[in-house]
Amino acid sequence: GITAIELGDGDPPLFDMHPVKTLFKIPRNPPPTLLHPEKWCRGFNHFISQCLIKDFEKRPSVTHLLEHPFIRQAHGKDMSLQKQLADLIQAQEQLGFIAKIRYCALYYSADTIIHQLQKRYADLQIYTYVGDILIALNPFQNLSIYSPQFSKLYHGVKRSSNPPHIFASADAAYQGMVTFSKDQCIIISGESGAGKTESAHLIVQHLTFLGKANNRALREKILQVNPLVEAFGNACTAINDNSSRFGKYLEMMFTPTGAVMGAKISEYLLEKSRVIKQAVGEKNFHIFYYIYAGLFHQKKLSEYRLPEKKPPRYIDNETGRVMQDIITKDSYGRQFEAIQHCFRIIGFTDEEVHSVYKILAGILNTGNIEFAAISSQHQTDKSEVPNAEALDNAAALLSIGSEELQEALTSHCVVTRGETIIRTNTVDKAADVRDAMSKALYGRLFSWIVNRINTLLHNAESRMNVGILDIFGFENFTRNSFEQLCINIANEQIQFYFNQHIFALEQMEYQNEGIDATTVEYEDNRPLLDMFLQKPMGVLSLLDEESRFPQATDLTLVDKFEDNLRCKYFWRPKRVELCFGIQHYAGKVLYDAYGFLEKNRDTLPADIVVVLRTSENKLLQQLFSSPLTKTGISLLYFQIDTMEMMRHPEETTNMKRQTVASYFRYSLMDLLSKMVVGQPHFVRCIKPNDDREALKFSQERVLVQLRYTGILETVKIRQQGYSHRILFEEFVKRYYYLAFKAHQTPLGSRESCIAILEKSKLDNWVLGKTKVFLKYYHIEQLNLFLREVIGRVVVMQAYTKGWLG
Ligand code: AD9
Ligand code: MG
Repeated sequence: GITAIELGDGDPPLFDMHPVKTLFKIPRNPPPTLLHPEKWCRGFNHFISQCLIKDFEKRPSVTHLLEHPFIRQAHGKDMSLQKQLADLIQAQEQLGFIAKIRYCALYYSADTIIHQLQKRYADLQIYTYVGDILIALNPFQNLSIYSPQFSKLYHGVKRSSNPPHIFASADAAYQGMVTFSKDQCIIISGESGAGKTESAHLIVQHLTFLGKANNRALREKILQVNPLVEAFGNACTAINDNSSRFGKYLEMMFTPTGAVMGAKISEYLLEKSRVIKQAVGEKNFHIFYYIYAGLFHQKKLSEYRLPEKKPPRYIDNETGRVMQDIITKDSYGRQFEAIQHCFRIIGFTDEEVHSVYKILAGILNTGNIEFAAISSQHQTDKSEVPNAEALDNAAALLSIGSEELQEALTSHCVVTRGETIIRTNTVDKAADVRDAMSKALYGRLFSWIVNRINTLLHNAESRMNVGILDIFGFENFTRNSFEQLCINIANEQIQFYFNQHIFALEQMEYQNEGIDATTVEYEDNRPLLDMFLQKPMGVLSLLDEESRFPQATDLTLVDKFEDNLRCKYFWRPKRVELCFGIQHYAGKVLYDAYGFLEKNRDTLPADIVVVLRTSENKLLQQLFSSPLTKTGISLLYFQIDTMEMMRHPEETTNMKRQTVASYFRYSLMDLLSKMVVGQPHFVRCIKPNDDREALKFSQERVLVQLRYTGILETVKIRQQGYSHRILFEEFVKRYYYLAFKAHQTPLGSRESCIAILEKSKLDNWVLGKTKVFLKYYHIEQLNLFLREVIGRVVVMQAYTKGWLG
C-alpha cells in the first residue's frame, strides 16, 4: 500500500508552496498498470492541495491532516495504488472539498501552467505564484478584493496563509524592509495594457496601509501622487486607454520601525512628441482634455483664452470627436476636479496651480499658431503669422511679448565669426520651431511637477524605502517610431535585470557555494541589449553619431544601422526603405525610421529659450533658467549628468548637445543603479486577451507572454532552487534561540546552523560553503518558531521578574 507519497525530487508535478514533500511519497516508477504518470500525479496532487487548503483554512497542524480519517483509512488497507487513488478522489468528493486550489502547482510543462492559470482566471483568481514571483492576469473588470478587509488580511503574515494577491507582494517587501533593514524594490513588468499601473496603485495603497503613520494627511498626500502624475504622463493609445507614456519609479520612505514618512518619484523619458501629434485613434495626454472640459463646464474657457467652439488642434486630431465627448460625457470634467483636489492635497499653492493651467492653455494656443509664406521677389523662405489670435493668446498666457514670440518662431540667429546674423524660417521650419517649443514647455512642466511633488513629500530623516517600478510596457503597433524603440529598449533592460536576478546570479551562486544544481537554459537577451547600448557601435551610439551630421537623413541612418549592426536580431526589409526590424525578447517589431534623427536631436532653438526666459510668469522663468536647454530634464537628472561628467570629463563638451538617446542611456543607468541596491520582488502582469474583455482567456496570448518573460524557465529554476541564502553567521545570529539558550553564544559556524535546522525539524535545506540555502517556506517556518520561542522567553522572563505575579 501507500506509505507516503513524495511530491518532488524532480518528479512532476511538484508543489513548491508547502512543506508537503515529506508527507507523501510517490514511487519513482509508478507501476505500469497505473494511469499515465502525469495524469496520475495530477489527480493526486489535486487532492492533496485540496486537503491542504482545508487544512490551512482551519489552521490545524500538518499532523492533523495525517490524522484525517480518510487518509488513515487509505493507509490502513492494502489496496492497489490505483484503487486507493480512486478511493481518495471519491472520498474527496464525498467530503465536499469545495475549496479552490489556491496555489498553483509547479508543473514542468507549459500546458499545465496555462491550464491552471485559465482555470483560476475563470474563477476570477487572477493572482498566482510561481516560486516567489507573482503572476497577475488582467481581469478587465473591477474586483472586490482590494477593500480594507483584504488589507488587514495581508498584514505581516506568512504568504501561504492567504490566497496569492498583489497585497502579499507589498507585504513581503514591507516585511523584508523592516526585518532586514534593507531597501526593497518591486519590479512590475508586462506588455502594454497588462495591468502594471493598476498593480502599482494597489501596492502603494497597501504600503500606506502597512506603514501606518499617525499622520493621516501624509498618507492622503501619497495616495494622490500617482493620479496626479498620471494625468500628465498617461494617455489613450491604440492598446490601452490609460497608457503610461513615461517610466516611473516611486520610492516610499519609511522610518526604521516602518512608519511611512514620505515619497519620491523619478520619471523616465516622457513621450513628449505626443503633445504635438497623435496617431489615429490615439489621444494627447489626459490633462489637456481634463482642463479643456473642466473649463468648458465651468464656463471659464475664455479666462484661459481657449477657443469655445472648436477644441485646439493638439487635442483634436480627429476633428470634432473631442467636442462631442466633452459635451455629452462629463467624466473629463470630473477628472479635472479630481486633479484640482490632488494638487491641493499634495500642497501646491493656488498660484502654482494657476501657473500650470496657464502654461497648459499656452501650449494649446501655441499649437493653433499657423504660418504662411511671404513671397516677395527676393525671398521665398520667409514666413509670417497671418492670423494673430492664437499667437496673441499664447503670448499672453505665457506672459511674453507677442511680437518677440513671432520673431523667435519665424527667424533665428546665427553667430558666425563673432557676428550675429538673423535668418528667416520657412513655413515648415517655423511650424517645427512652434512644435519644439510646445514639447519643451510640456516636458519641463512635467519634470517641474514631479520635482515639486518630491520637495513636498520628501523627508530627509527617512531611513529605508520600498521602490515601485512601473514603466511603459513593450509596444508593437502597426507603425512604430523612435518612441517605441526607446520604450522597448527599456523593457529589454528590465528583462535583462530579471534574467540576471533569477537565472544568472542564481547559478553563479550555486557554483560558488559548491552546490550541485542543474543548470537551466534561459533566453539571455544580453546580446540584444549590447546591440542597443554598446559604444560606439550600438543602435543608440550610431543614432547619436548620425544626429551630429547636418547632412544626415533618416535613410542614411538606416543604412548606417545596416552596415554596422551585423547581428541576427536586426534586419532590413527589402521593399520599404525607411524600415528596419528588430527581434526583441518579446517579439519582432518593425520600426519606421521616419523622423528618428529629428526626434533624437530634439532641438529647441536658443531664440525660443531667450524669449521664454523673459516671461513674467515665475514658474515659466524657472522652467527655462536651468542650464540644460534641450530635453526638459529634471534637476534629478541633471545631478546624474554632473556625476557622469566628472567621470568622463572628455564628454563634457558634448553635454550641451545632449540627445534624447544619450539622455535615455543615462536614465536607464540611473534606474538600474536604484534597483540593484534593493531586494527585488517581481510582479509579472499578463494580458489574457487583446480585446480587453473580462473572463476571456486566450491560451496562445498567455503562452507567448509566459514564454518570453521567462516564466516557464523560472518554474524550473524555482522548483530546484532555493530562494533564500543566508551566511552561516547571520543565520546563527538570527535563529540561535531555536537551538541554544539565551545566554549561550554559539559560533557562527556550519555546525551551529545544522543544529538549528535539525532542531527545527526542517528538511530539504542545503549547506553551501558559506551559506545556508533555504526554500522560502523554510523561512516562514523558522520565523514562526522564532516568534513562539521568543514569546516563551519573554513570558518566562516576565515570570522570573515577577511581572506576572
Ligand atoms: V502600459 O504599458 O502603461 O500601456 P499597463 O500599465 O500595464 O499598460 P494598466 O495598468 O494601465 O496597464 O491596465 C490597463 C487596464 O486594465 C486598466 O485601465 C484597467 O481597466 C484594467 N486593469 C488592470 N489591472 C486591473 C485590476 N487589477 N483590476 C481591474 C484592471 N482592472
Ligand atoms: Mg501603465
